[in-house]
Amino acid sequence: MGKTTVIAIAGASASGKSLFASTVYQQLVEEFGTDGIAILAEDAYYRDQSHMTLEQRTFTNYDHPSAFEHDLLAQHIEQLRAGQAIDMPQYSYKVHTRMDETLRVKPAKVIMVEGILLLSDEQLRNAFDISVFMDTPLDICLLRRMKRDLEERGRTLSSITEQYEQYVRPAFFDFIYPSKQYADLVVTRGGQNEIAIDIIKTKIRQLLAE
Ligand code: UZR
Ligand code: MG
Repeated sequence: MGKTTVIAIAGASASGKSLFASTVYQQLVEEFGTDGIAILAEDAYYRDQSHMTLEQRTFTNYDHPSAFEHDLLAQHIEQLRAGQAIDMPQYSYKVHTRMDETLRVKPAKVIMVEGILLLSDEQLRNAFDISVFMDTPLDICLLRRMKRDLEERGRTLSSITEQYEQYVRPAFFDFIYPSKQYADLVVTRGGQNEIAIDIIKTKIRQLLAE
């Protein structure tokens, strides 16, 4: 396999990163297959907490860089670049730890990685060829996050607001927003920005045609 291009999609929690990345991925994997494009999620690299009790796991700050095994993610990106398949961990938001199963990801010409703190880590920044930042207004992110965490992640309104004030909002200003300076492209309105999706798709198609 020839050269690999790694594209990072970063931004606040519920800014539309996963939707943006999966929209691009779904459309291109149909055209080019899994040899063409692969997708990795930073969330899958939350640390294994199976040695902790469920009670202890609820005290983890999941918005701090130390919650992630970024070294393993960087290593997996290197392996994919070297043409080797990886076993991506799988994470459960319900029990806040890694699951036993892993997901095999094969090397591909273009690899997209999406996650909140990708651009806050220097080692990871060096692993990316193109970096995109979802600059969705924070109030929109909060509304989406409340809806998602209520509907999909089994939370209560009070647990969402507590987590938001204690961890999510501070992390945005301490780590996420400052990392915008490292992006090559800044996207407004996240996963609903069809022009931005089209521009990234065009760039990836060009890379895949090389
Ligand atoms: P996205 N998160 C949890 O709520 N529980 C976990 O076990 C692991 C992560 C949340 C985390 C972060 N925050 O804001 C969010 N908190 O997942 C990142 N509090 O995921 O980028 O999809 O929003
Ligand atoms: Mg997401």
